[in-house]
Amino acid sequence: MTNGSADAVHVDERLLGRYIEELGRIGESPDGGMSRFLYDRAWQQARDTLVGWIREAGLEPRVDAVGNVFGRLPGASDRVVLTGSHVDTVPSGGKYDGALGVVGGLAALAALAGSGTPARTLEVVALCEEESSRFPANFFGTRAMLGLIGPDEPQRLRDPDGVLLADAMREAGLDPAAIGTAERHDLDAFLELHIEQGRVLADEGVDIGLVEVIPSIAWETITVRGRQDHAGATPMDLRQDALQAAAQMAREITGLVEQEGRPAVATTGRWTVEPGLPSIVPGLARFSLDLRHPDLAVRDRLLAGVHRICTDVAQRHGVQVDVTREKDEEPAAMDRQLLDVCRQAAEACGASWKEMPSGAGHDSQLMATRVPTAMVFVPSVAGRSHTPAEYTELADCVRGASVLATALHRLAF
Ligand code: HGY
Ligand code: MN
Ligand code: MN
Repeated sequence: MTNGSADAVHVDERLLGRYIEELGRIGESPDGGMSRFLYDRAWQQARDTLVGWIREAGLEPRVDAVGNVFGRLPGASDRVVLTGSHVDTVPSGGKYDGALGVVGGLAALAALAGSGTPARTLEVVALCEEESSRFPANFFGTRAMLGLIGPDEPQRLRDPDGVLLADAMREAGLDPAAIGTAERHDLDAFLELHIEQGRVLADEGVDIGLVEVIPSIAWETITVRGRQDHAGATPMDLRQDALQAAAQMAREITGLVEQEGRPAVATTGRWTVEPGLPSIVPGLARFSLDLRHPDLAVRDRLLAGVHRICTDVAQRHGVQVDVTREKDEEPAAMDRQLLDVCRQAAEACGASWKEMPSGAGHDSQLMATRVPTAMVFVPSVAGRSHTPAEYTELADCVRGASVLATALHRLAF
């Protein structure tokens, strides 16, 4: 079904609106945010709902060994042009991050299903995990498709309640021993539709972002051990207060990255303080560091500065500090030829566009290491994301999904 200028393919607005609203209720937390984590009840309900929608759209549903959900539109060739994004969320997240790429891709394939048999097979995927919200599984769905799951992960990774990944898989009806069957070697291209999660498109009034590069991401855990003491009987000058030392580290790390300037960003978003009673000087403080930059060398130079700060502050405060690396994602340049196809698709849809870097990390940065990959952004109102306030206008969702459908049509038909 093509209409409008040139070969623009327009998705069904009502269908996409229904998908967004109904998926946006699965895992809704009391604060109105989304909490849908790998293999939990809400994740299982989303998986089953998507299988139903895929079937309704006339596509072939398939769930792989790690719970990636696929909808397939068979083509003359078995080579696959894949679109999609992640179905899991951050705690108290929004209903567009990841989800829009899943249901926008589904609406795009539903619109293309009526255009005859494509030359290449088209698939949409709901990737099982991207956010590391429950398990430190880090792009688990994409890593399964690329054969990058470590053999020990199902028996090693645990969620905050101590549940093993392998047990959570079995609970969701999946067999950890079958993970190897999820590996794919038939992918020719991957296109991911996603909300920008920043405010560039909204501030500039541009419809579509064509992502040039996704930044490198490093996650580190910084653990500070001081001396646990009585809050009343221990003079200030005799303390080895773990929290005060950790707070000083965080403040100096933030200052280092602020001095570097945009696009460098650092966030210390998760803290643990023990024992955590008002009448006790903390003996232990642990905090997370999320450090990003599109240039790996700059990111690593900043990390070296971070480690110097931790050592210096620990000496000044008479405490021990230990730094462990939890995540290390390389930056990824998007495929220029695919970006040109997406630009032509945006123009065919009458959408304004700009090339831009991504601030957020995405499955695309890992997929791009094996498969030509590109991302299409739509505006986030006020640049808000990873919050219940995350919002994108339906018209922008429809425009982004139609640009995606038009690009997929050019690639696969
Ligand atoms: O952290 C990120 O950028 C992504 O939302 N996981
Ligand atoms: Mn996210
Ligand atoms: Mn995302």
